[in-house]
Amino acid sequence: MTDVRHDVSDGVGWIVLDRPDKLNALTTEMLETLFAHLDDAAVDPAVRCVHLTGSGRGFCVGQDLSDRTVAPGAEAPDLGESLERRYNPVVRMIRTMAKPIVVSVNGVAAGAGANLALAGDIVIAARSASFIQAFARIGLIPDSGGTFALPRALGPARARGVAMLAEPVTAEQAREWGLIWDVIDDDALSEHTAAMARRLAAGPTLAYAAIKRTLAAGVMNDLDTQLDLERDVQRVLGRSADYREGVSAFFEKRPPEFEGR
Ligand code: T3D
Repeated sequence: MTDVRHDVSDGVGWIVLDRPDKLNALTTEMLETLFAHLDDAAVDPAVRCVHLTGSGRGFCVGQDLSDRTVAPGAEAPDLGESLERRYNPVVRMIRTMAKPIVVSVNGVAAGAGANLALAGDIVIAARSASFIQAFARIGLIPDSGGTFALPRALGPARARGVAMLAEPVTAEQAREWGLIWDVIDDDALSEHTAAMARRLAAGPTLAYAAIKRTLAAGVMNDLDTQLDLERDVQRVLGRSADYREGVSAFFEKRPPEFEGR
């Protein structure tokens, strides 16, 4: 049995962190399995959108700290190696996969679990969920892209506050602060995010991939570079079957049937 499940249906890769008794704390095996499932989803033509959630009352509480206790005099674990080999590939995969990723934050998201959630494209949280940059509580910095995403989403003052104080950010606060897309009542969350994933899977997935890539570039680029990029990307999309279908459907007053090509 693995603690990360992956099924494909309705054009969606459904990935579930499934270690509820430990709030889906991540073991080495789970991180490797999560990466493998994301990798499969990235190349599987039957997957046009990924939906990521956790089972039980938590989304994910980051690294399993039971792997990190150090006896006096024993050598400390190499956290840099852990990030390089396991966390960073997962974060890169989520942020660069050419498919939309819906993250359904069903409960507390702490440490690397918070930043894996925030790396998704459409992040929707249960009203009772919270995000905790728990790292400073144990003497670490926000990793898994936290120091990249937090100042960009929150500005430097709030980024310092959430990172240094390591207090829970409620789902409502996260939405108000622009960290996540939406908040949904707990009992409606899974149905809502599943419908969102199916909707995106039926959408113009070539354009979604390009939106993801160009918006990410837009945070870094100057105006001229970004205008050039938009020109080049739009040129390619303008030759796609999806664009042709979108325009035809508009004039025929019917819903478009996108194929992602
Ligand atoms: O490779 C590397 O090490 C580098 C990468 C680091 C990235 C990181 O993610 S470091 C940060 C790790 N995460 C945390 O520091 C969060 C630790 N957890 C908590 O602070 C609390 O659990 C929460 C505030 C998130 C939730 O509190 P609560 O009261 O709702 O639940 P709980 O009772 O604390 O947890 C329930 C169970 O899950 C409990 O197990 P038990 O006693 O019932 O057998 C608890 O020990 C376990 N659990 C929660 N978090 C972790 C964990 N077990 C292992 N590792 C955890 N991170």
